[in-house]
Amino acid sequence: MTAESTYPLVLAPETIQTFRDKGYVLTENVFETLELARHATGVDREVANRTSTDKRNIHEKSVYEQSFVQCMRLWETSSDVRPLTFHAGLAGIAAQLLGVSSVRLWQDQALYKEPGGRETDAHQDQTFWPIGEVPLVSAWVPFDAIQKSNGAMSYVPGSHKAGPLRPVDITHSTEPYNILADPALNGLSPEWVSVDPGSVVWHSGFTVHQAAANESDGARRVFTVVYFADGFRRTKNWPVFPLDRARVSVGELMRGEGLPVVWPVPDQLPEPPGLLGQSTGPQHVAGQ
Ligand SMILES: O=C(O)CCC(=O)C(=O)O
Repeated sequence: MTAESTYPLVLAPETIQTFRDKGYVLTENVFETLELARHATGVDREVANRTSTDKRNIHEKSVYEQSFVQCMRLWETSSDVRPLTFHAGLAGIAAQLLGVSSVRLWQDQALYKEPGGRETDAHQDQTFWPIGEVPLVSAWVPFDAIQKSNGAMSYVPGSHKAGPLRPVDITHSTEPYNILADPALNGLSPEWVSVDPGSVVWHSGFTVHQAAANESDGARRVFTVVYFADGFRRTKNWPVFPLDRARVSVGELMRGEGLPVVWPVPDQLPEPPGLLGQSTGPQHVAGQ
C-alpha cells in the first residue's frame, strides 16, 4: 500500500462542490482514446465469454434483462479488465469526491444496453444493499458517445440529500415503485447527461437516476465501478453476495475477500476471490 499516494487526476474544488450539491458530476478527459479502447476491448471480450451460450434475442428476455446485459465483478474472471477496475485515476477521484483517505471496491460491472433495449427504471443504488449510509460513489464509464437516444443517464439533482427512499424493484419481480413521484424529491426533474468517450459520470449512492432506452443500432457499452469509504460496518442482515462471501456479519467492518482497498493504490493488483458469482445478472448468490 502506498501511504503517501497523490492523485493521478486532481479534481477542481468546483467539481467536488457540484458533486456534493447535485449528487452527480461529469469529469472529462479521464481516459485517452487508445487507453479507453484497450479497456473496452477487454470488457467486450469478457462480456462475450460470459454470455456466449445465451442465444435469446432481446424480446425473449425478462423485462429486467431488456434494460441491459449485466455482467458483474468482471475483474474476478478477467485479467484484461483488472487494470480498469483498479484504475488509479478513477479510484483517486472516488476518494476526492467522497472526501475520505481510503476507499474500497464494492463492485464493477458491464451494463451493455442492446439495440432496442428498454429504459433503466429510476432508482437509488444504495437502498439495494444492507450497508446503511456509508459514503458511496459510482463511476459510469461509457466506451462510446452516449446521448439520450442511445441510453444516456439522467439524475435528479440534489436527490441524494433525501437519503434512503423506498427501494425500487428494477428487476420487475414486483411492480417497481415510481420513485420520481416521491414527495421527498419535491417534483424535481431529472437532468439528462450526454457523455463523450474518455469522460466519466459519477453519482452518489442515494442519487435518483435512470437511463433512457437505446433507440440506436449499436450496443450502448458502459462499465461501472462502485466505491465505498473504508471503515464502515454492515448494518442489516439481508443477503448480499459480496458481504456474505467475505463473511461480514452485521456490525462488522466491510472488508475482506472481494472488497479490496483501491485507494490508496495497492502495491499489487488484488487477487480475485476463489468463490465467484453468477456469470450474468445481479449476482444475488454464488455460482453459475
Ligand atoms: O446504465 C444503466 O442503464 C444504469 C446504470 C445504473 O443504474 C448505475 O450505474 O447505477
